[in-house]
Amino acid sequence: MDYETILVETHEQVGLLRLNRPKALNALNPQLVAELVSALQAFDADEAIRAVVLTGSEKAFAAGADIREMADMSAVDMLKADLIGTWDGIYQVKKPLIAAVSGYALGGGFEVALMCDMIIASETAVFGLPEVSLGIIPGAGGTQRLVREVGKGLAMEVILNDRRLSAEEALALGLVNAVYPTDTYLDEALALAAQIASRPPLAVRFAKEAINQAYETALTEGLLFERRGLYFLFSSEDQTEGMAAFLEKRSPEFKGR
Ligand code: DAK
Repeated sequence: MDYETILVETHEQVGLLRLNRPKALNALNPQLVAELVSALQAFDADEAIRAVVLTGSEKAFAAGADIREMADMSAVDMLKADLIGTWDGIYQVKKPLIAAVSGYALGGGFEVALMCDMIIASETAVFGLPEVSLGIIPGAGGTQRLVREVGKGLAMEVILNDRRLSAEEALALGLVNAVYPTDTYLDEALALAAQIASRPPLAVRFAKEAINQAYETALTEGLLFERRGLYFLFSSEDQTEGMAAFLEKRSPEFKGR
């Protein structure tokens, strides 16, 4: 498929998507979000791909939703466009999704990073939710996901008072997994994705789903979900292979079955 606002690459078993509207600091217009979701769904459906990295440019992961395209919209326009339905497609990806963030991750850009499973940052990464300064509030999960990540007080400051978080602060908060120099952060994200891609895909998929359940359900339901996933995996060839390989002191060969 030909896209105008993103670039698609594959690196062996890892899919790489680059947001590519450099003149607008990768501002997320409806076309970009639709193309991003379409490319993510294509990777999800491709058996050869086992993990995905999403990145922007060195200067900007994404500077938010496109203010120019939103400025004249009415409430009814927003409702009819039902854009949140499209944005949700990012969170619905089943394969591990790593955000590699350098420079600005603001507004919708930060929200997209928060929808990913892990964030690898460059030293220049800046995270913020400046929507209130524009007279609106975050619209793609910022108020809900950030409070779960960093707690209520700091989330209030970030959202109500446009407090920006540096890469180092984000690391200390556990919001990002690691921080690397600008020259290497993308390679490090790809290396992490490649490691995860070498693991049994069904177990990885169930583990991701179970971790995400922790956000969405009460503990008892989450524990039940986890246990059912575990039992189910005993019907997979990869479980047989993984345990046999351990006992036979050899490397496993996982097939995703
Ligand atoms: N939208 C449109 N264009 C943008 C943009 C944005 N968010 N951010 C930057 N640009 C454009 C600038 O207009 C400029 O274009 P030209 O003037 O050259 O044509 C170009 O990118 C370069 O930007 P600057 O000249 O401003 O570059 P600087 O280095 O001086 O500053 C900056 C970089 C990131 C600090 C600054 O550009 C900035 O403050 N940008 C806006 C940040 C922001 O407020 N972002 C939040 C947007 S609100 C929804 C879901 C989500 C959302 C809404 C709805 N639904 C599901 C319905 C989310 C809303 C938001 O994200």
